[in-house]
Formats: sequence, C-alpha cells, structure tokens
Amino acid sequence: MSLLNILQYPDPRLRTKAKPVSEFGQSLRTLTEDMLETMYQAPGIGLAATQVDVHQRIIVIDVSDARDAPYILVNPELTLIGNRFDAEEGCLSVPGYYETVERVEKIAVSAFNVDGTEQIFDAEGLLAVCIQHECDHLEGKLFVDYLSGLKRNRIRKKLLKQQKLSA
Ligand code: K2U
Ligand code: ZN
Repeated sequence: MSLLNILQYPDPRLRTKAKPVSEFGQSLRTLTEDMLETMYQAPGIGLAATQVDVHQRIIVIDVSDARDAPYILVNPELTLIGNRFDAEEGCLSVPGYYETVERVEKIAVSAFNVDGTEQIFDAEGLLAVCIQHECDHLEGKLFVDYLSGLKRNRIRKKLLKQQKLSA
C-alpha cells in the first residue's frame, strides 16, 4: 500500500468534477486501499479521490473510535432527508481551519462497493456530515465555499503563504 499526496487549497485540481467509475477491478481496489491508508495516516475521518488528484467518484470514510470500520463508497448518490443543522467542519485539503457549515442531519445513501455490488443505507450524525463533505469534493466543492468571501480569501492567502514558505 502507498501514501498518496493530498492536494492543498487553493490547488485548482480540487475544483475538478469527478467522473463515475465504470471499471471494478484490481486498480480500483488498490486505489481505495491507498486512500484508506492515506486517510488513517493524515489523520482524517474521510477522503475523496479528488483530494489525491484522481477524478473518479470514490470516497472513503471511517468515523469509528477504533478506526476499524471503513466505508468505501463508489459512485455515491445522496438523498437529503433530515433537518438542516450547523456542523463543525475541517478538511485535509485546508489544514488548520475549522468552520461551521450547514448540513442535513439524516441522509439516504446509494452507492457501489469496491466489487461492484450495490449498498444502500441511511446515515445520521458525524457519518452523514462526512459523507456530505466528501460528496462535495467529488463536485469540486470545498467547505470554504460555504464561508463569506472575506473569510475564504483570508484562509486562501494564509495557506498560499505557508505553501510558499515550505516550498
Ligand atoms: O475531506 C476531508 O478532508 C476529510 C475531513 C472529513 C470531515 C470533514 C468535516 C467533518 C467531518 C469530517 C477530515 O477528516 S478533517 C479532519 C477531521 C478529523 C476528525 C473530525 C473532524 C475533522
Ligand atoms: Zn475535505
């Protein structure tokens, strides 16, 4: 397994709209294993393929305390069910910033497993927030897009400065 490079905001590649997966073979399995390893090492509780510069509709998630209950969602589709509420969000592509984002508290998820079989389930709480966050990534959307232009530009400038200093 390999650790993958996570793109950092405001890298324009993060704005790419991911394409549906059509081949369920070994390369997909290897990619999802590498995404999970990268997520656990970061550490994070979710990761979208967009963030590792692979523009296919794939997300991995693990919100368990023991870090031993991974979800691999291929071509995920969401139905927003519950009420809207304020969630505290961070992002591995926007390190060091946590802001409030309005999300839906319950969702219905339809996706494929890595072997191409279908999975359908409901999600609430942190799992629902994380799935919504990761599915935004597949659309080229980041949690900073929900902030004011002033806040977003302030974060953008600070991260660009940090990236220049560490280059
Ligand atoms: O997409 C990502 O960068 C992964 C996020 C997923 C996430 C965002 C917002 C709310 C929940 C999950 C990272 O895991 S951000 C780091 C983190 C870690 C634990 C809890 C919340 C955020
Ligand atoms: Zn993110």
